[in-house]
Amino acid sequence: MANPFILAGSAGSAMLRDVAHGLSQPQKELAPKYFYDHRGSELFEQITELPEYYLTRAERAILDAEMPALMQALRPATLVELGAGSAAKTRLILDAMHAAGSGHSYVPLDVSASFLADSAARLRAEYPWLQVMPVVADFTERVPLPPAPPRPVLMAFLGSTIGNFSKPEAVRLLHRARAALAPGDHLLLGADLRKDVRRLEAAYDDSAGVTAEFNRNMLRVLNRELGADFDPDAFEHQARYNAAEHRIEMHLVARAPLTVRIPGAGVYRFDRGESVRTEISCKYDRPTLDGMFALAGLRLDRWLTDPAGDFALAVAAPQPDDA
Ligand code: SAH
Ligand code: AVI
Repeated sequence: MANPFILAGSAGSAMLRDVAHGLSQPQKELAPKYFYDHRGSELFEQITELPEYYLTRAERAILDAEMPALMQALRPATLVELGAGSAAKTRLILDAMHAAGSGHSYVPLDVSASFLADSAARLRAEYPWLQVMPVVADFTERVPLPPAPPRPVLMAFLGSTIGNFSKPEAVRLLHRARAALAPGDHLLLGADLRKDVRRLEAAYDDSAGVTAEFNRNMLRVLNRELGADFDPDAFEHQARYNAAEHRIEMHLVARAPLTVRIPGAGVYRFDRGESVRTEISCKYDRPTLDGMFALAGLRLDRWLTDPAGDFALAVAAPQPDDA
């Protein structure tokens, strides 16, 4: 399957416009979806195994404890997963669906096309009973489901990927997810919770330097896809907690004054110490998520956390249009 960022025509120029717009802001910024070429997806998988990155382990613990009962209760016929990646934790949901005898359709959706194809092939080999229908799409633009999927649908959005979006963007995304749901369907949303700043910053600035490599990978993606001339080594990785906004912000900080050329998008100057923000990672509490669900036409049904209270899985149902 083609790399999603080898784009022809209008999609390629959309990336160019998007990057040019982000680099023209007073605080330069780039969209986190550009981390995820095949290498970026592999680096993210390495991050999930780091001692500092507690998120994946905490979410896995909740899935492990709660999925058997939840799948008995919801009995989904189709599991749709936004930003599925390697679908490593998804196996806990699929196992519970199988044990409950509820369904056998799985629709993993991701922007990282070749990585998604590999994940789908592995799942087909491991789960002969499962119908795997991968979809390459940018969920900030659309959530295309196969026509008439067996219902009820459970739409999973794990890993706290929702946190990589500002509140208005996240509400828009939840609203789009809600539009794809019918009565009886549910959303299963993974969300990282607020905690000690030192733990948060360590999770995004690990001692082995994997997160720094993941961060710089975005510049390699832009060099390859847009012919830009970023020198990744000229930028330092930085992760800091913005307490007012309850979010980690990842930046790449220029070590010295420098200029970057992007054919068709212009020339961008960085002063020494000037940064481009590559990601936000919002941290939540229950009232905040409750409010976001309400704005998106969803109702919080169940709130599941790990024993330490580090991470939450929220189960939400679509509200009727007139509610
Ligand atoms: N769900 C997995 C992976 C999380 S990493 C887990 O919990 O471990 C975030 C995933 O979302 C990556 O696989 C990335 O390719 C995908 N992703 C990021 N932005 C996306 C977008 N705009 N549209 C579709 N997928 C996206
Ligand atoms: C995918 N996303 C939820 C991860 C996060 O924690 O925000 C991406 C990541 N960035 C740095 N480390 C992991």
